[in-house]
Amino acid sequence: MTTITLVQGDITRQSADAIVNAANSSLLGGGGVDGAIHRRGGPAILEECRRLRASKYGKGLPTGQAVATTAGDLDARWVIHTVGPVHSTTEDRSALLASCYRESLRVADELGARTVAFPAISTGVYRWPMDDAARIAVETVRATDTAVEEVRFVLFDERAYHAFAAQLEDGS
Ligand code: AR6
Repeated sequence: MTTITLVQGDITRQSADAIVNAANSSLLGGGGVDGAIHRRGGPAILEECRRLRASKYGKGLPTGQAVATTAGDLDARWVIHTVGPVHSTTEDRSALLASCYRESLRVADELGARTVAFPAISTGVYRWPMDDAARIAVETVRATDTAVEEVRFVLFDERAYHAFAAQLEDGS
């Protein structure tokens, strides 16, 4: 049974077995939560990302997939990098966003992680509307069969926190 919890704050300050990064397919860092994770986690994360690119993801990590590295100096054992879809008004990409949560949990299971912290994937630079992103995130975690005991959504601001809280109240 997986418990879903909500926290408002900075995901790089969380303590968890695994912290999920809303990365881009280059795996070489960026802004938003990706930038924050690399800044606070230190160079070991980027080093491992570069190795993964050289060995396995020369064309980049595809959207909707996930891969783990060390968590460097973060208070976690692993960072799980996943690539969210850019929101589109002409194409329904919600299956790809759901895949980010499902694949991250699959990788967490492979690692044996029991607590996993997620940001609101795709809701920043990739412009996914917060309410819809929260619905997809919560529905997908609820529908995923995983040994992860706690999925913690770490929401940066009050608006995001309330969007996720509304989804949890719905059908919990
Ligand atoms: N802790 C928790 N949430 C955060 C933090 C933080 N420290 N910082 C930002 N957020 P974004 P995306 C929230 O843009 O939309 C990067 O450049 C933020 O408020 O980080 O998936 C990557 O390299 C928002 O709600 O990720 C990619 O190129 C959410 O995290 C691209 O952005 C996601 O915003 C990915 O875009």
